[in-house]
Amino acid sequence: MAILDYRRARLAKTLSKTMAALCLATTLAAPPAFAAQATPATTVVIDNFSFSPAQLSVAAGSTVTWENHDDMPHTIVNDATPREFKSAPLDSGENFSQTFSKPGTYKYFCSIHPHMTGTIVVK
Ligand SMILES: [Cu+2]
Repeated sequence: MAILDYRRARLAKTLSKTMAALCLATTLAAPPAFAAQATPATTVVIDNFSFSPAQLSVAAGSTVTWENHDDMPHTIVNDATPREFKSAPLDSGENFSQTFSKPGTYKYFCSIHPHMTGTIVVK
């Protein structure tokens, strides 16, 4: 019995060392692994009177954020009836976020400069 307990204790010790080594390895490997598996970009930049990218594909449930990098105010207004989303005018440096839970194609434009258009494709 005593020998068995001794072996069990040794095994546990070896296992905990192995686990600690594995944890350390995982921790060390984690940053590049996470960077490589970063969630796809869900940001649309507004710059020089255009939405970039003009068409963005995201998974259902994603939140898309528009960032206004222009010195002009812009809006993000869904081009659909009924309207699914509409932002207030965004000043320079301001953001607007919208979560897309249902798959579909969502066209939008800037109500101040209607020639500015973009599309969010939700899959
Ligand atoms: Cu605009």
